Amino acid sequence: MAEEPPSRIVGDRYVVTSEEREAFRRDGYVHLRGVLRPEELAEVEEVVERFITKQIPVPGHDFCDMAGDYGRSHEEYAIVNVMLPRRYHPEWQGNLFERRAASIAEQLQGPGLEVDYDQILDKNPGREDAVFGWHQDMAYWIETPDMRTATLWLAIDDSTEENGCMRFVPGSHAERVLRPHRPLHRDRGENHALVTDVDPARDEIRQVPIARGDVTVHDERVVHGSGGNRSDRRRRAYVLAFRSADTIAEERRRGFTHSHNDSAEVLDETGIRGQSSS
Ligand SMILES: O=C(O)CCC(=O)C(=O)O
Repeated sequence: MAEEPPSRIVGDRYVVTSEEREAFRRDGYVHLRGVLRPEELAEVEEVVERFITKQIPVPGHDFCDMAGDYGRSHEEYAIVNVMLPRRYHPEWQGNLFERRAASIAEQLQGPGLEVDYDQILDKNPGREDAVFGWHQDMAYWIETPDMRTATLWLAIDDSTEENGCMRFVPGSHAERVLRPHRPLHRDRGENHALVTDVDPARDEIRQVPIARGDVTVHDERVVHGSGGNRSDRRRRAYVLAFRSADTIAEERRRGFTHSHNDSAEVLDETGIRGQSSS
């Protein structure tokens, strides 16, 4: 009889293999399978749904459409975006996914990382415009001496090319300078999002479909985004980003919290690192 492969889950911990660590270093992202068991995922999904249906209230632009402008009404959203669910529902802090994610972040990036921010994303079905533009996360963030990042993207639904799975430009995290970014809309007062260009003739584009309960982890410089939702199913994800305790302290000192309600001055000071000249 074939021997069962050893479980990757050991209590709160998920064991990352040396091949996966190497893939993260090489590509700037990695796909980890089966990080949450079905019953564990169901608990996360329950809270995610309470946010999306507004049973847990979220103020201002922290509940918005990631593809449209801030003026859009909820019914018209293409990508429902909830920033900082842990802030608005503190009981959620320290949950099982968070603990397991912390073990993954440590194995990929070493000790001393903490949760910097979290985010829920829900692409509505049949929305070709539910495109998450190409970007590098670092374009949004301040520079600090310790830039280590592990951003975990947990699939609440099976995430496929049809419903707009994550896509990456592998190796782009090693580029010497950030690519030029520009606001998705006219200015960031209309929508927080920044975008950059990807050239299919030069850049390898890798679609990364993953199953419910799987995770992708990416670093702060890899170029990534996702396509529209051509399917009749939603594409929900819960994102948890880990950065060094010193970096987080410096961000907070400068008033940068990853909230879309952060002041315009803070966004001007910290935002658009790879500023486009156009
Ligand atoms: O959910 C997506 O399609 C994109 C998410 C993303 O860019 C991120 O988590 O950094």
